Order: sequence, then C-alpha cells, then structure tokens
Amino acid sequence: MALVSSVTGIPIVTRPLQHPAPGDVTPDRAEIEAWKQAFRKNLFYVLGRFQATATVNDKYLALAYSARDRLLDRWVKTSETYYRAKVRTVAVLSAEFLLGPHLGNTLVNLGAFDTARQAMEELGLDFAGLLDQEEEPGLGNGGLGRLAACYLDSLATLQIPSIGYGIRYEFGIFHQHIRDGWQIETADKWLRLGNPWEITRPEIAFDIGFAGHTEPYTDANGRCRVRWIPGRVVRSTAHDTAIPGYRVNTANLLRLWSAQAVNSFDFASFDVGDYYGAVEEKVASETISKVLYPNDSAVRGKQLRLEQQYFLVSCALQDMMRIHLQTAPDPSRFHEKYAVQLNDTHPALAIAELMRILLDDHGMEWEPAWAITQQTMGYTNHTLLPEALETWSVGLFASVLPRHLELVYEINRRFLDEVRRRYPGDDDRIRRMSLIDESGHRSVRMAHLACVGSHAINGVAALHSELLRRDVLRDFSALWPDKFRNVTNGVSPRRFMMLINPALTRLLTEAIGPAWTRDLDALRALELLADDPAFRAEWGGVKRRNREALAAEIGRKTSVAPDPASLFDVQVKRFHEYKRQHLNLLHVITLYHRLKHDPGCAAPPRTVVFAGKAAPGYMMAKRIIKLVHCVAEVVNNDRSTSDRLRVAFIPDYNVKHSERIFPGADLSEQISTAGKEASGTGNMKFALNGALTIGTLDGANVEIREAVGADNFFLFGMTVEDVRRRLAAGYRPYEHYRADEELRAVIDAIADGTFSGGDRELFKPIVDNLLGPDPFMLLADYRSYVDCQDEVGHAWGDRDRWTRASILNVARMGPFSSDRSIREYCRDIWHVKPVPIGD
Ligand code: NBG
Repeated sequence: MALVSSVTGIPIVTRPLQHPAPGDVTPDRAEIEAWKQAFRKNLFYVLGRFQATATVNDKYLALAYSARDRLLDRWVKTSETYYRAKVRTVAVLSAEFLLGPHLGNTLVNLGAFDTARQAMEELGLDFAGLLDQEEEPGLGNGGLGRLAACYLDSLATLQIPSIGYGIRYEFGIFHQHIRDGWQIETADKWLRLGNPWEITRPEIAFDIGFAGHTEPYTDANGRCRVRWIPGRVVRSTAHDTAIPGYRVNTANLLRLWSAQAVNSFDFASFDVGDYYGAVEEKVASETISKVLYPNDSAVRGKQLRLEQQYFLVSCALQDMMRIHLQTAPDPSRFHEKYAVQLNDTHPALAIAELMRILLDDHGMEWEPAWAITQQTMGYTNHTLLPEALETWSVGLFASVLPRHLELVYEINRRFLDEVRRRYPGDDDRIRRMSLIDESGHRSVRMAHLACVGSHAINGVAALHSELLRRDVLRDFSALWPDKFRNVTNGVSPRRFMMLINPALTRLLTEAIGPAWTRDLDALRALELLADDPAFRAEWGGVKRRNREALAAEIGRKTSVAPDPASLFDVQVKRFHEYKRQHLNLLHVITLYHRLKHDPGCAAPPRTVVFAGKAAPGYMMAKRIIKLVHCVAEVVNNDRSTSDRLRVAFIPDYNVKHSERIFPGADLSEQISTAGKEASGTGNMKFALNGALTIGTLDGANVEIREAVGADNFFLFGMTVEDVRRRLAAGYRPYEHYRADEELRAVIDAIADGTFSGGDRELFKPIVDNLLGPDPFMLLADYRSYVDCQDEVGHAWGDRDRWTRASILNVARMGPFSSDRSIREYCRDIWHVKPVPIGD
C-alpha cells in the first residue's frame, strides 16, 4: 500500500535499502518521476508557488520537504519501534551541534542523491545551486560541536536508539567578514528563510526555574525535604529534527529547545501604560536561547551562559523522565532506560538536576538517587587547556541555582568523606579534589562535578586520555582508575567522503567495491592498488580535478587566483595560538625570503590556504588573521615570487565551506604545540580525502601516524615530554632567534613593517610574544618545522611517491570513522545494542 505523508498528503516512496553511493549507477525511472512529482506538489501545496516565479529558496524548500517526507516515514517507524521495545536509549547532551547543511547529507543517507539530482535536472533546475541555497545551522563553534553531529550520524547508522539534546540558538556562530584584513563579526540569522528540517512541538514544553530560594519541610511520611521556590520561570519548547542513518530505516531524534516567557505580557504593566515593562519578561526569557557563545575555549563567568546550561539539562532530563514514565511507572529504573553522555562540562549540571528531580520531585532518598545518577552519566572531556576547564563563582551559582548549589555541597561533602577515608590526613589532596575551589574567589569546578557524578570518564584521543590521567584529572584517576577510558574521536565518512568527494567515492567503489561505505576498514583493500601505476594515475587525476575545483572556489571567495598545479597546503580550523597558524606563517615568510634571494631554490609552487574564525574577544588570534592578510598582500603581489607562492584566506569558515576544501588539499597542517590539541578531527577529514599530514605528536595525530605509517606522514617538533622539559628548564626564545639566521630574518620582517606598510606597531604584540613568554613555543619548533616543510617540497617533486602515500593514507583511515568511536562508546560505556527498524 502506498504511504502518504501526513504533513503534505503526498505519496511517499519507500526506497530500497541497497542504493548506490552518489554517482554510482543509473537511478530508477519510477523513483525519478516520484521525486519530480513530490517536488512539484511541495512547491504548490506547501509553498504556494509555481516553478516560473518560485525563488531559488522556494525550490530548495520544495526539495527539502520532499526529502523530509521520506525521512518522516522512517522517523515515525523508529520511534514506534523504540516505544514498543522499551530499549535503553543513549542521550547525548551537548551545548553544541554543528550539523552543517542537511539536504545533501540526507540524500546520501537515504540513498537518493543521484535520483534527486536527476529529477531536478529533468525539471531544468540547478541541483548544486539548490544544495548551496541551504543556510547551515551553525549551532557550534568547531570540533566539539561537529563531533556531536558526526556521532548522531553514526548512532543512527549503527541503529542505536538515541536522542541528541541541545539548544536551538536563534543566532548560531557569527559570520566572519574580512575588512582590511581584520575579522568583523555579524549575526547568523540562520532561521530567516525558514527551517524545513524541524518540527516544532509546542505541546512538549517544560517550566524551567531560576533563582529564588529553598525551604525545608516535612513530607507526609515525616521525612525532611527541601522545596525550591524559583524566582523566575521560563517555558521551553521542543524543536525536533530527524537524523537518518546511512541506508538503514533508522531515523533518530535531535531535540533542540527554545525558551519562551511563561506569560508573554504582563497585563498589570500593560494596563498602566507601561508597554515596554509588559514585554520585558518575554524579552528576558527568550534571551536564553538567543545566541550561541562564540568562544571555543575559556567561556567564563557569564550568567547567561550558566542559565543556558541549566536550561538545556533541565529540559532534557524532564523530557527523558516524561518519556520514561510513559512506559515504566518507576523513576528508580531511569538508569536502565538511559545512558547520558555529557559532551564536555557544559551539561555537567545534569548531575545536580537529576538528583533534584529524583529527590525533590519523586521523593527518593539520597543513596538510591545517587546510584541512579552515577549509573546514568558518562563524561567526555575535550580539553587539556586549564583556561577551558569551566568554573562558576559560588555567588553566581547561588543566585541562579540555589537548590543546585545545596546539592553540589552535599555531593561534595559525601565525596570528600570518601577521599578522607582513602587518604587520611591528606588535606592537600582534599583541597585539590574538592568540587569547590577555595583559593581566591570560591568557585564550583564543573569538571570535578562531572567526574564524581559519572561512572565513566573519557578523553578523545589516546594521548589526550593519557594526559588526563596523568595531569589534569590525576587525583581522580588515582581514586577511580577503572572509571577512565579512551575513545578516540572519529568523523562520518558519509558527509566527509561520500557527500563531499564524489569523484574519489566513485573511484574507490570501482576499485574495491562498495563495502567501504558501510565499513570504513574495508578501505584497506586499496593497499594492494597503491603500487599499481594505472590506479595511481587515476588517483592523481581525481586529486587534480579536486584541486582545480578548490582553486576555482578560492577564486570566487578571494582575490587570489591559485595555480591548480601547485601544492595545496591547507590549515583550516579555529584561530588559536595553540594551533599555531602563525608558525605556518613563519614558514610562508621563510619560503618567500628564499624565493626572493635564491630564485633557483628547489621549492615547488605552493598555495597556502587558511580559513577559520577567531573568538570575537581574542585579540591575539584576530591579529594573527590580520597578519595572514598582510603577508598574503605582499607575497601575492610580488611578481618575482607569485608564480611560486600564493597565500589565500577563505572567509567565514563553516561546515559548508569546509566541505569544498578537504577534497582539494594536498597537505594538512596539524601543527599544534604537543599536549594542547585534545584530538583534532579536521586532521581525520583531510587524511580521509587523501591529503598528507604535516604535524606534531599531538592529539589524534599520534594515532593517525601510527595507522598510515611513519613514511606517509611528515612529523616534526617537540613531543609532550620535550615541551615539559623545555618549560622546566626555562624557555628562552631569544636563543633560537639569535642562532637561526633565517628565523631572525622572518621575525625582523614582521617587526620592521615589511608586511604592514612600515607600521612597526601593528604586529608588535605578536613579535613580543614570540620572543617573550609564548607558552606555545613557536620558535622552539621553527627549525624542525621548516626542515620538515623542505621534505614535503621534496616529496611533492616525486609525484609517484606522493600519490602512493596519499592512497595509503586513505586505505588506512578505517579506524577514524565515527562508527568505530560509537561502537566503542556502546560497548564500553553505554552498554547498548542496535535495534534495527523493519520496513
Ligand atoms: C575540542 C578540542 C579538539 C577536539 C574536539 C572534539 C573543545 C573544548 N575541544 O581537539 O580542542 O577534536 O574538542 O573532541 O572544543
């Protein structure tokens, strides 16, 4: 029987599950016709348009609704199955989900990419233009938010019951514009043209309390209890988005919350003519879900941020309890129903909130409530940077969440008793481990709360997990060694290969069959082909065409016209001193000097590409962006070198732009100071698309290098141990400056105004820092980096060797699929099993 969409009344074609990857085989005629019909009907009935006058956005929406109709079918079946099966569900709590555009990825996962393309082309539409029309939901800053999105994709693909809970920020990550080489930010009004992917559920709404006070009382059984009387209440609304798995019937739920006022108008104020007073509450309440905090680390001390965090966890846990109680009368089995993963400490308040719900709302006793909470929660740490470990001042905490502060104190009291029992008389340890930092202004340490309240704690790459155990969470690891684990990050091969690199996808499938699309480890079969000259030639051809596409993209977005035959040397990520974009620049200037003074030198033509945003308040990072532009200006306009070296900065880096960059890159810059980058995931996306990495032994670089082989990875720089030793011995950058003539020339050129029209002040803060207290020790790694870049140039000269290494990189990227990461979370932390959804 034909299914009909409940929203549009349009027939839904349920697709056969074995469908080709993009560009694989000729799509089925009936399917193409069905997509054309769905498109026309959606354009007419949902948008009220006809094709001749419809805007590109109308057409994008019509295609998006056609895809969503197909998703809804899977989605409803999935929730029905989960409801009946009463299965354990993973809840990913995350302040960020950096989803990227939905349409292309949805089509890939539905196995309908080519069908939809052909249908649109037959209607005379520009399919790529329609995909491009989508304004991506930029509800994240960078790696952490994108990882959460890749994990949702893998959870659905692996048929694991799961819900993602987050905030529906009205304004996502800011847009970056470049004016005179400086970053300018504007608001991201991503909802302006409508969001066809979400379904708003006004009936799924909760009251979220803030501030006020608490009162003790005696309940009907004569037990002492506490009641929280909030001073303010905000109402939440759920907005649901379906997350389809790849070629399975599963479509899981992403539920994002927006905040509304409980009363939109205060009629008492309105009556006395105070119109603005009347809407004040509405404005204040809605501010909570207004805007994503744009920092990728060190967000600190802002009341609104604390309110956002509580809003998220309270909505999520109230919703989870509501769902749980639909089928089980007993809140004491909550942990059997849910495995909650805390994505960094941003949702760590969930620990106190679940305790509040169990104690205050459901009248449970402390011990069972605590056991449930601990068995429910898992905590993933994403950073080693001390400034990124969240703390909240006790005063602020008390004023926003008075009841939760009491709970935190009680959790702490019991926890410290345990520590005292284990380590009698060790007061220093008590001070270090306490949930409350008593030095200076008293503050709540969210990472400690997360550790104490969770049954599992993990880092995101082997080295990072080891450093967590050894340094940042050393005392916790000594107390509970069994709680600690590592789960190395991964990326979705659907989005970061099949969608973005159709040419390579096709070549891979032709060469080794389609098994790799479900099991990335199957790419290993490519190893046999790495020495096949014909295959290498095809590989080189794909790479060249991708490079041409990237060159064209750079031409559209900047004033630079790169040579597609040059080496594309790419660093795209947030701008941060620890990621060391300025080390890359020191190399660019070195190369520039060599080309000027010794035109006969062996350096091959290079295009150095940068992209990334800086946190709006992070002046040093913004100045580094300015330096990129100033160096580019000089280098690109110097006729004597510009055929050998070009520098481009692609503005407004986001998921959509990243998708155009990875396939065309030859060299991936992963050059953070060892011990600073928790994992990195861009490093995986580049390698998966056949770029070779130049990198330090940091984050997941270590494992990537082990996987692809030392010969196929350009390693340089200090190790974590070297960094530690150097720091202990006293880092003296001037010694490097004095001893290395090339380095001296580079630093002097930045300082003397060569790149700033003679202005010696502009980059003084950078120079002073490099020669002064620079904790990221660029100058200590400079020589090793530049020499390694020489090796890169040399290897690029031997194109056959390079191509072989590129093939081997891809062949060995199986372990970096987010499917592998999710399997490990399921096995080691969540203890959940797949629940397949039938036809
Ligand atoms: C980031 C790390 C990255 C890591 C991602 C995802 C934060 C706090 N951390 O190295 O800096 O790849 O998390 O785990 O954004």
